[in-house]
Amino acid sequence: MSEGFFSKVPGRIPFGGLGSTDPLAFKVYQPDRIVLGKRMEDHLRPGVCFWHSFAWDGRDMFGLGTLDRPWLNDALDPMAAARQKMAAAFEFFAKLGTPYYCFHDRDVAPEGASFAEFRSNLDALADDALGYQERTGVKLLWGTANLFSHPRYQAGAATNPDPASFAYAAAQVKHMMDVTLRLGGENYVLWGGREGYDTLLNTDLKREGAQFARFLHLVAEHKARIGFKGQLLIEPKPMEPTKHQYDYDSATVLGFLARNGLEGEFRLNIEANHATLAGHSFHHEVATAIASGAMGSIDANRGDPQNGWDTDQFPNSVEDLALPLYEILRAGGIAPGGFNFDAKLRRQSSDRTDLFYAHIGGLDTIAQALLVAADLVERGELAANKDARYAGWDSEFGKTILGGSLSLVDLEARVASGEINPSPVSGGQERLENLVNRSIWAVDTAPEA
Ligand code: XUL
Ligand code: CO
Repeated sequence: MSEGFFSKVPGRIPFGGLGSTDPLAFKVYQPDRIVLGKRMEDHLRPGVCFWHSFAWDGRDMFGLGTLDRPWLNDALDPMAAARQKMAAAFEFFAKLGTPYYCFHDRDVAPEGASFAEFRSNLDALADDALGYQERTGVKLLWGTANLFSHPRYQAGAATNPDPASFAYAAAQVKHMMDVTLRLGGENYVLWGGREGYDTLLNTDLKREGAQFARFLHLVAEHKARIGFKGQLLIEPKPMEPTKHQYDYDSATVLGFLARNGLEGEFRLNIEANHATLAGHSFHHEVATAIASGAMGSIDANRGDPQNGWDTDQFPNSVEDLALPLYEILRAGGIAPGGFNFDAKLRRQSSDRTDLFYAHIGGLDTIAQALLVAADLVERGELAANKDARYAGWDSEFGKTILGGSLSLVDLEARVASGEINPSPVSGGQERLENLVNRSIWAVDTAPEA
């Protein structure tokens, strides 16, 4: 197992525990550890993304690739390079020991000279992927199509002023949905890469909204046609690469779906750094999705508080993740979604082994956050507090208001009679924050099971 692209990693990453000094051992993440009656791995369903980890060489707008990625060598034949990339990726997945991966069509298949060539490249590489999946047991969490890199999508895909771009995107999505089905993918993601605008001077918002809705209807129809049983997911993001993206945040997407008769067809793939770009917390985005019954999956990463762009760093804050995980546990879990590491190394983390350190740290952080969240669930104080706060709405009076039998006239009469007079109660925010911190501190020092 030590042969291959990651020969510095001798085999499967072991669990070492907090006492371990081995940088290539997990400190907290133990797939089989039982948390609230379920294996840690089954709670988290972690996945590795293809694009940042295997299809990017570290280049940015200021400089060349820095990462040691021999399979991205431009001198290689494109299909041979694609096969090396896939071999490297599955070697990595198997050594890391995570159960899932995710990819865009273009992450694995060379573009070729035509759509037909691209499709046959993708089909051949999907055959290879199926073989690797069978041999390693690694599964596809979700597939997606890249509708943003090629210049044909410079003005968007579904929302492009040119219907030919819409059609090309539709062809790509149709084929990638078929591939996702064939690989047993559990979800299909649509991130609206360039669905938005750079300037309103050249943008017809009404038309683009109608085009976008039509596109999503086509996707839902194709799902039914091919019998894909997975979830369709939309990934909100407010900006970047366009100045304004239509799928701004969870609430915007949910409103768009409801307005266009698409409610129930799509759920949300929430990305931590996209939440912060929208001026929200990750916790807010997760809670909003859950409140609408639309929580689908997570793209795990983080931004940098000093930067206003999508730095896609690996998660490393238990505090930031504990409350989103608490919401997810209370809502019954993340399945059939998971935690996809949509995260990339810093450009100077150029050794191949850095990819392991990054994922080990990310997994340990999410695992620790899960333990904190489970502690909060078990203690039950937050939930009891919230229930008590809204208890009035479970009373006869509250139910009557929500039931719709009282008009404004009725309510005015009851208030005017002096029968109703609210008495404000403390929201107790600091007391609740202390409860969260107590769980963070308590679990921090708890020995592993
Ligand atoms: C871009 C992003 C994408 C999607 C998949 O910010 O997050 O990688 O997750 O297209
Ligand atoms: Co993402």
